[in-house]
Amino acid sequence: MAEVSSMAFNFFSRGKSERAKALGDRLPPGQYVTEKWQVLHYGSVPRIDLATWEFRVFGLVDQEIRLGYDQFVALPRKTVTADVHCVTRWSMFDSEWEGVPFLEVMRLAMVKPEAKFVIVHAAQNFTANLPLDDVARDNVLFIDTRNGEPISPEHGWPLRLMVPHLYFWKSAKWVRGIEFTSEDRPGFWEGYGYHMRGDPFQEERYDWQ
Ligand SMILES: Nc1nc2c(c(=O)[nH]1)N[C@H]1C(S)=C(S)[C@@H](COP(=O)(O)O)O[C@H]1N2
Ligand SMILES: [Mo]
Repeated sequence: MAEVSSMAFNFFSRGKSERAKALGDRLPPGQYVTEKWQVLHYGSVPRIDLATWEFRVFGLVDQEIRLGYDQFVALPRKTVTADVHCVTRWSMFDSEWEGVPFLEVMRLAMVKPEAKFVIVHAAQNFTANLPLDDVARDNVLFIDTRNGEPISPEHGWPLRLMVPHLYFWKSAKWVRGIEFTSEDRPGFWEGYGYHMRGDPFQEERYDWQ
């Protein structure tokens, strides 16, 4: 009803304690809310040529896949409304993410039952590891659009992963491929001690904590 939507709309104009109450269980421990989408990554923004861009699916699959850009964007698409939680403690609520479901890619590749983990491969050798259970979900997407606008190169254009329920470092920008494995293997940030899973509600930030 009108009451409910105006409550959401006035979120940022209200006092701190009221805001905390309204957030209820949605804000993970140790996080604060921001409206601005910040840019964070290691290294420089890669220059990407769509003519040579390729998306690869390999590892424990029955069907290895290589798709050009036009082929990838022709796959079925979906929109998901979800929050972002960055391990540097900012959270951003209610973005509308649009792209190709992870499950759609899994279906095309015919993933073998032995597969238990995923390594996401991105430009400049960036990688992130995820349990298969965390990505084989309806709301995990390869996105190129947020709130109806194409994402900028700084945010991962032409393609990034979006895993809403884990810390945002798992959502690799400039994705080039997906590898299915039976064993877990640390990705880029995980190699520096970031958590192998990264659940913000459990505060799985760094393994040395
Ligand atoms: N390819 C790539 N993806 C990456 C990273 C990176 O260094 N390289 N950093 C991760 C981290 S640590 C964060 S917090 C988010 C930030 O995404 P944003 O800049 O769109 O907010 O991207 C993640 N994806
Ligand atoms: Mo991060």
